[in-house]
Amino acid sequence: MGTEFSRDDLLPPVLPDWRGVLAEGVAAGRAITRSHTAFHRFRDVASQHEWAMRRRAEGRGRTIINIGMPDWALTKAALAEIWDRFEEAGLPPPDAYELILERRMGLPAALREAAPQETGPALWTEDDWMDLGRTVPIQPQAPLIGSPASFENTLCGLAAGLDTIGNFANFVNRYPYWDDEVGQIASVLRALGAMSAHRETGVVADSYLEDGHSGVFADFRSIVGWAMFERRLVEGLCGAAYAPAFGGLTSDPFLHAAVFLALESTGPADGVIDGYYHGDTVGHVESMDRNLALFVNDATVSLAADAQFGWGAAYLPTPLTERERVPGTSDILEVHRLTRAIEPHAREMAARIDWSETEALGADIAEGANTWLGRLDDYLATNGIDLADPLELMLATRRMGAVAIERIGLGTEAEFAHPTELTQMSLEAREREIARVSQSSAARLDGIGVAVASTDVHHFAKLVIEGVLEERGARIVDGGLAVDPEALLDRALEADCAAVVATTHNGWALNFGDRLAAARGRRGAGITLVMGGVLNEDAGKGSNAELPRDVTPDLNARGIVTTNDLLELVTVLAETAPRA
Ligand code: B12
Repeated sequence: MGTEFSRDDLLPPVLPDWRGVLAEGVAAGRAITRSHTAFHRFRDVASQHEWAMRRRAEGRGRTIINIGMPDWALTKAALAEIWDRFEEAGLPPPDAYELILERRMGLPAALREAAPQETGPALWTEDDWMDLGRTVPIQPQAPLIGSPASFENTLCGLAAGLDTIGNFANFVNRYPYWDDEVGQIASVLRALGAMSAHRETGVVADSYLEDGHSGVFADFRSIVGWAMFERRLVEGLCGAAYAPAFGGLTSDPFLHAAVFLALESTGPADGVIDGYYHGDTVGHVESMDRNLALFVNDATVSLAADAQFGWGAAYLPTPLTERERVPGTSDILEVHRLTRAIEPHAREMAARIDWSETEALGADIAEGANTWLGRLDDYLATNGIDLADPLELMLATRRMGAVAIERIGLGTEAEFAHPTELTQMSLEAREREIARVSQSSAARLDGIGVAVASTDVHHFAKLVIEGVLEERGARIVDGGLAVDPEALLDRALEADCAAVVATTHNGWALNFGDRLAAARGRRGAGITLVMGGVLNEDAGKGSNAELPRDVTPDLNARGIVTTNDLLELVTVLAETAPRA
């Protein structure tokens, strides 16, 4: 991928005036009266920000739940159960919950019903929205910004009393069947305007720095540099408060802490980190004993770091079942109760840990991030992008893509001095799989065209698959990320491919497969379809089942080959007739 872009490559000839767009958002925000939620009343605060400041002054931490059952009724019941179990046990309840909404909530409300379903709840009525803050005294927060529906969702969220609204990092992500990039970015800008109108009462825009571009970067300097870029855009240009969140894709809790130190030192002096401190989501293996040990290690060091450095970030414990599927109520309860049990030990341990190595690493990453941002700014300015125009900045960086941005930011130091863990793990997996396949008696795939795609934002498995197929001599066609099934099939047929290989994770495997197979049927094409990854889907909205179901047999019934084994994939592809 090149790093040579002109203004014309990145921006349309005419763009709306960003000041007018932002002002529309500010006016709409001012017209909203924010509800006082059950949490606000319970804690006697106006916002989580105020609560975080108070907890920090008391030397105490905060915790947050990630939750998203198949629909809002089930999610509500799960929240009530969590609240009751904590009360029964006499334990302090979690402070907040992040509602992991279905991705179609990112589309304008009028398009949602016909859009593909994934795991997680959607909010359909005003009552659903208002329920968010009155169900239990645990403060709701949700990923409402970044998507094409940022503005309308943010207005609903503000009215419901939400005070922490994310996920800004998502502004670079594509949503199903939505190609109006300018419309999406303008909606984000209006949403930031609406939030800025409530900044004084503690409303913040959070950004999960392992999503969007920052979820693809291979070096921690890029992640922290990107956070600085986002902060300047959100706070400096749009007037809303910025709250970075980080941690899920990093298993080493000390590395985790070093990145938080870098985020703190590159942010405003004495700022509380309103975002969350995500527990490890990538170290999990099949053994639950091992996952429990990983969790205890992660929670102890993370809580100790927050106690030591007083960031005020909310710790988000990761359920032990993370690798398999979205969690149910008991999975969530288990790790939150364990967190409460670990807290006193972590606080006690904080001062006894020698943090000097972590502090030095944090300082090094922060210094690298400063240089990184300087290079990105120079590049953008030299290529005619206005550094004072948030609309131009968001559109241009979205179109440049993460890989090119990282190359620009790291400059000649592009050797990844502070490599991110999931990137490393995925590169190692790729090497391992290449070695396994090449040492086997697997057939060569020379000349066989294969379109490889991800059905959603998860891109690491795609890299592993492409590496193995390339080594076997296949002609790889980039099927894209977050691609629509019909577009993927068209792309594959245009490029004369013998097969489509799709990796999927979001819990819409059957929905995607169904549409892909139907498109093949309509085109009368004999192309082979293969899917792998997390092959599940909600058991049916309203079925009252919390956990998703495996849809492998349904995919097979539609003539789609399913496998998670790279060697088996090679065998399947070798049996397809080369088309070119
Ligand atoms: C990293 C990650 C993310 C990152 C992705 C960053 C990026 N740029 O890729 C971020 C934080 C952005 C993310 C977001 C989301 N995520 Co996520 N994510 C993960 C995580 C932690 C790791 C996945 C990964 O990349 N692993 C590394 C790769 C190399 O391994 P792999 O994917 O397992 O693939 C291997 C094999 O399975 C195989 N394979 C995979 N596909 C295929 C296909 C074929 C044909 C073959 C042969 C082999 C094969 O090849 C690889 C070999 O090493 C998993 C949990 C986990 N620990 O697995 C959750 C997980 C996949 N995510 C999940 C969800 C729900 C989401 C969201 C939809 C949540 C939400 N509603 O906001 C969003 C996506 C929103 C969107 N815009 O699309 C769920 C899926 C749940 C389910 N279906 O039951 C999981 C399981 C977490 C959970 N327990 O809830 N996520």
